[in-house]
Amino acid sequence: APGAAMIAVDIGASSGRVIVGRLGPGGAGRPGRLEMEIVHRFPNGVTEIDGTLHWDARSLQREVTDGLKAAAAVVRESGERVVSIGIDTWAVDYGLLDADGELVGPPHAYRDGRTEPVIDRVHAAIAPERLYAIGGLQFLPFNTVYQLAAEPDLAGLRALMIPDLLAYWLTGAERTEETNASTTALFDAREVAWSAEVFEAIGVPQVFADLIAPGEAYGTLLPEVAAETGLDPDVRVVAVGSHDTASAVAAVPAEDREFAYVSSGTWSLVGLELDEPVLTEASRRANFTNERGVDGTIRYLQNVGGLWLLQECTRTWAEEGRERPLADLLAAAAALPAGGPVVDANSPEFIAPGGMPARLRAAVESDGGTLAAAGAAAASADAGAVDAEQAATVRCIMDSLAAGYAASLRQASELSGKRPEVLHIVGGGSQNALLCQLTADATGLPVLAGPVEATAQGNLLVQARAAGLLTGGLAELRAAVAADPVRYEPAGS
Ligand code: ADP
Ligand code: LRH
Repeated sequence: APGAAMIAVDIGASSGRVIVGRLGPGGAGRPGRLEMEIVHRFPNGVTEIDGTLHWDARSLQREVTDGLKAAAAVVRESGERVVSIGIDTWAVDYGLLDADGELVGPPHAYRDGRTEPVIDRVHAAIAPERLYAIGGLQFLPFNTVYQLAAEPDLAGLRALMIPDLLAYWLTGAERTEETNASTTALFDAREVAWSAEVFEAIGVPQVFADLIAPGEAYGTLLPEVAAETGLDPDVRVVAVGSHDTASAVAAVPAEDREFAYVSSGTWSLVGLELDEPVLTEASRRANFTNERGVDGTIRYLQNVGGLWLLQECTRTWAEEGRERPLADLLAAAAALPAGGPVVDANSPEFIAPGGMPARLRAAVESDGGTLAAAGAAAASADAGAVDAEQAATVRCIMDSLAAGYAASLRQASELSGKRPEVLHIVGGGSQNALLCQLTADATGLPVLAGPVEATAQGNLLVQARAAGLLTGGLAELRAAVAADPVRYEPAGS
């Protein structure tokens, strides 16, 4: 029989990729490991339309189609057969469909400030304590519950989370994948069902589709999608941990359960994997989330500001004609001494885009600290070199993230009673050696960095199990992760 290939579509807030995955040969009674081939990459980001932040969902749909075409060609060439497609993206956002199933405008992006005026109204209708008891989510101003409450009129409309929207365009099926539903605050974490109580309290119709669990199929490809991409119409679109963080943590290459993780991309998702949610008042006050993972696990974590802070600084510097390679910025930051200023990377003041270097400076100065001034003497005579302000700003971001991770992990451990012995960093940020070392130093834990594409791997692992290529629970899936982690020891250990 021809070899089985799977296709992962993984779209983060800053970039997307389409990957062909297969299981390599196993040896000595061991199952094989994933092998991956990136066949398409594309940038992603928010776009401003009339002062409001959106995602260009139609362009994402085109990128997915292009990626599937490229995947179909690769698989045809190798004589394999595509068994399934899985899709994951960032959480909390959704597209609205009208009665004809057409998308009503581009989806709002979670960094938009439109929820600000409705948060108090939602909390008056249902107390934060009650919301936490039902959904177990940390308060974030962009949780879906606030976004839906900010919609002017939902009459006659249906909503699909972003990965489900992309799956709908491939299959015609309308479903909501469970791990992502758990990020809406409209979901009952214990019942694993939509919460009628929350919808009723906020006076919003139940606009979301029925739930689907990772491993179940949305359906097969629409004939026109098969024709356009060159894939067989019987290829199944399988639900995976469609929340990217669920997929990323499913592919942490951990050997046992005593680990902490940072899923490091645009956001840093920092926490522990638990069997049961922690829904105590202390946990709510500390603003820890209980997100649903693959196989019903709980991701007990906090969103720490993440590499968004760096992405936004580099974007501003590029606009100012001061673009510098990431490697140079990080090397200049690494050359600075420890003990510089830190900001609270969790602070909501950093959520919106724009003017990030100035906002970081203001935050440092409001704490009585200083950052090297803009236009300060360049570290080198080379006009193309990283200047003193850039070096200090990047160092401040890295120190702040490392401090934020350490604080979040300390609290997660206190609140859950779990004591991690190792910290896995996965995602694009696992390539940042400065951040990995600072994190080891700040947490006192050995850091194991990689894989970079953990999210796509988690996506593929769930597909592989659905296709019968892998069996067992998360431990067995994790044993098939392709990883060669880089180890960082904490200073002084
Ligand atoms: P998302 O899924 O949120 O779009 P990724 O997991 O793709 O994010 O991670 C993107 C981040 O990874 C970038 O913002 C960048 O800071 C970091 N990154 C990517 N490549 C490198 C590299 N070669 N060295 C250090 N950091 C990197
Ligand atoms: C990371 C992520 C995170 C959510 C945020 C909206 O990409 O999915 O888990 O909190 O985006």
